[in-house]
Amino acid sequence: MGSPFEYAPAPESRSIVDIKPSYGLFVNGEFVDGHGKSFKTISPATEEVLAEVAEADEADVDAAVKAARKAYDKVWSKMPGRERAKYLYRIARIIQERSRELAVLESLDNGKPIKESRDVDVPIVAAHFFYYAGWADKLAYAMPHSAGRGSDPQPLGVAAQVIPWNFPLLMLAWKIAPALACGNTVVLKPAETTPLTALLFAEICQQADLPPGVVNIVTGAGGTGQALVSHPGVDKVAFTGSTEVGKAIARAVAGTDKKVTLELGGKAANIVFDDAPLNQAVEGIVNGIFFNQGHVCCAGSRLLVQESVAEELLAKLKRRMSTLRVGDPLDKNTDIGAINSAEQLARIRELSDIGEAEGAGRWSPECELPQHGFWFPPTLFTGVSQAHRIAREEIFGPVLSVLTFRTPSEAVEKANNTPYGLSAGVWTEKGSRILSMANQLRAGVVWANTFNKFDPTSPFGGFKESGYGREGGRHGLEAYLR
Ligand code: TAP
Repeated sequence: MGSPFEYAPAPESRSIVDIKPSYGLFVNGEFVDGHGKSFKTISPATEEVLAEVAEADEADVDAAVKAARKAYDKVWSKMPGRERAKYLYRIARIIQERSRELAVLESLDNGKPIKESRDVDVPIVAAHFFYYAGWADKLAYAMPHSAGRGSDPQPLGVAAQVIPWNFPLLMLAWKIAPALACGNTVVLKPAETTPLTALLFAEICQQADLPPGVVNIVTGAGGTGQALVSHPGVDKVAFTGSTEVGKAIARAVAGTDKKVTLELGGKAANIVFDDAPLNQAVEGIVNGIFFNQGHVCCAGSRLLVQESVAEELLAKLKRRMSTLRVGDPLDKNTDIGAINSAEQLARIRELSDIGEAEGAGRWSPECELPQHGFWFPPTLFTGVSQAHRIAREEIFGPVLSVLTFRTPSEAVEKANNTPYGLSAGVWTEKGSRILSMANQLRAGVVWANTFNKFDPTSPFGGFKESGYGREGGRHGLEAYLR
């Protein structure tokens, strides 16, 4: 590995977005000071402080839930679907208009490459609001069994939504767009390390003249999330994050009438058969594990390759990995940005060291890493066995564990040998094999000859410890309707 270097973030992109020195909470359509403390959000690429953000305490959460309840009772649940749709369309259009600001702010606060926030995250965020705007006046078709009773299905009420740091704006869109389309109001808590785009989204709600209290944003750490999900005024809890916190939330709401959806961790298998187009598969493997620094719940973090092509595929993969550029998230040529936090970097380092200690072969291309900030080179481990911790635990970083198999049934057995079941990839020329694998893999999403493809019309969610409920598509509406 090369020596660390200094880089100065591109000043011209930085000036696209106006970051305020401090931010309050967004409650009842206004930014208000919290009663609690505040915390700093930093750029993980430089460790510079971007802004000071209010940390909502129980009283702040209570005020936000009350504002959401009032907006639900008096305005939003009474508004016809076609009127709610107009607000969602307006929000979608403003997101498109302000897409550069949103992309730069996301890359600054999260560390992800600008070409991803600009070309993937923000366009899909806008697409989500457009898509769910279209459903708002057609809910009887979303739940045909309740349409027979002569009325539209009813919303649930106030939704508490808690999201992680890996796709801050996209996870917000996955949560807020369907909830609002169905007539619910929301209180959303972004992750502590990435609050800024949710606060810019709050400004967009103001710009769209969304009625006060329909969307409320409470920033803070785990304690704020805990206060929100356990608030008695909440009717629905939607959580995306780690399996550990998901289990704690399931326990916290047990015995209440709150409806819950959980989108949790993953350890996906990306399975390459000997008849696969190998060059195309290499692109899919790289996208599967190095997209968003591997901070992806459905990342293809276990490569299962058929023994007869393993050597050829690994040689091609290493050559491709050597071309990946790690560095400034605001540089349009960057492929791998910064790791989101010092804690996450420590976890990636720890698990990678364990992988080496347990006997797997570690390899990274020559690659210079910046001196400040949090960085990890693209890494692969060969000779990994199913017992290794790097084959079982979610690393949530740019680290690929390579295992081999001989027969399709061995591939299925290994792919399913995990407590998770969010996604999988299959690379083969044979259509019949794709269908047979998709039937046997215990994963919510199975991609064939591609990976990490997302679309608002398509439901997403897991089996086993990856959670329950679906987000996206018509299925995503069911989570917000009675
Ligand atoms: P978590 O540590 O679980 O945090 C997720 C959110 O929950 C954060 O906003 C967090 O606040 C909050 N939180 C923490 N403790 C809480 C509690 N006791 N009650 C209520 N809320 C609490 O996950 P993360 O590290 O941000 O994200 C990574 C994980 O998310 C990975 O496991 C990944 O697989 C998963 N993920 C899953 C999906 C889907 S769709 N299945 C998508 C993206 C990510 P703080 O940030 O302040 O701690």
